[in-house]
Amino acid sequence: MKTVFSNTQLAHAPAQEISDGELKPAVEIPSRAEIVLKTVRERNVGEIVAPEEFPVRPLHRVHAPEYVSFLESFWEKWTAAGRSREAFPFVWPIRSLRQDVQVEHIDGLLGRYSMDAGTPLGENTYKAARASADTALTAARLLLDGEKSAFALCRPPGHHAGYDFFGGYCFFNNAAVAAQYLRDYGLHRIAILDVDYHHGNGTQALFYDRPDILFLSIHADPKHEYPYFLGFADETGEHAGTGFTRNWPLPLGTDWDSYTPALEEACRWLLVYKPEALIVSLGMDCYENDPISGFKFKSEDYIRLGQRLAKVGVPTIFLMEGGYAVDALGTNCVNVLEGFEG
Ligand code: OKP
Ligand code: ZN
Repeated sequence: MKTVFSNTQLAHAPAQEISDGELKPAVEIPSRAEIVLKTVRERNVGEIVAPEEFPVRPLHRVHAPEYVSFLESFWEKWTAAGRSREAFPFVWPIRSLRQDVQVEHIDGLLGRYSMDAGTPLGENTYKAARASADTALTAARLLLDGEKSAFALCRPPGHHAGYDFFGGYCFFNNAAVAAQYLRDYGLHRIAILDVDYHHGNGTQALFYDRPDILFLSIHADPKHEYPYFLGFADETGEHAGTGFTRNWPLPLGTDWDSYTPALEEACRWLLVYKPEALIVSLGMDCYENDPISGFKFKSEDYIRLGQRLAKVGVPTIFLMEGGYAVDALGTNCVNVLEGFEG
């Protein structure tokens, strides 16, 4: 299958992140994409193509235009305020604070448009995030043009980003943008299966009331893991979307054998739903040596994951999300792609 990737995605290169009460070396770093790209080449997954440059319109189908503009103009405002290091939000309009303030201060804007303090914003974040979304959109385009599968080597990732907020290392919701694009260009039923270790809160929220985009997610129980405030089993959709969201929160320590029942159930939902396209939000952070995660997948399990998804028999795009054990990331990712191709 083809891989879509652009070097522009490497320009978002955060140095540090706030985590565990410390400034620590960032984990969502350019070498993640580089090792995957290298492994795609070495193992001859297929042609590597640059993304098309899409206009902002497909982003506006999913994200608030004011949020997109905020990201676009952020660095200019940040530096105009005399700051030169990468930015972290630290104040949010939560319960009891006013929601209707027209924020102007850059620190207010950062809180207005974010969900956490763990996601650094830098000089090139916007252009890298745009390139990452273009990568997802190009993979969607390949599917519309008749490919049976494609791999969007997205970075930064997307599944935590919502209608008007960034967080969890994510800025534009690549999977959601691709899903909406497929809808806008003629497909009727899209399924998103999110196998990243963390719940895809942004994707879920964007489509929570819609029956045309099924959202299935298998992840660490938010009772014990980020994002803490979404991803529980009783979240199944609302209004017209009732029944079109499913969550499988699993305990810390989950390995392939204890993961399989959830995966089988998710695949059963896919068979019932009969999507015209499947988008896999492909995080590799269920891996046993992931530095920020608590599942126990072995590298071989990623082959099994790809094999199982192939059996669903639907045109599929894989979009990279998380996975922070950089040394094994290329192997684990390409294992899925090879498992899928058989
Ligand atoms: C993004 B994706 C670790 C803090 C980690 C954020 C995790 C974001 C994961 N001490 N906080 O879903 O892989
Ligand atoms: Zn993750």
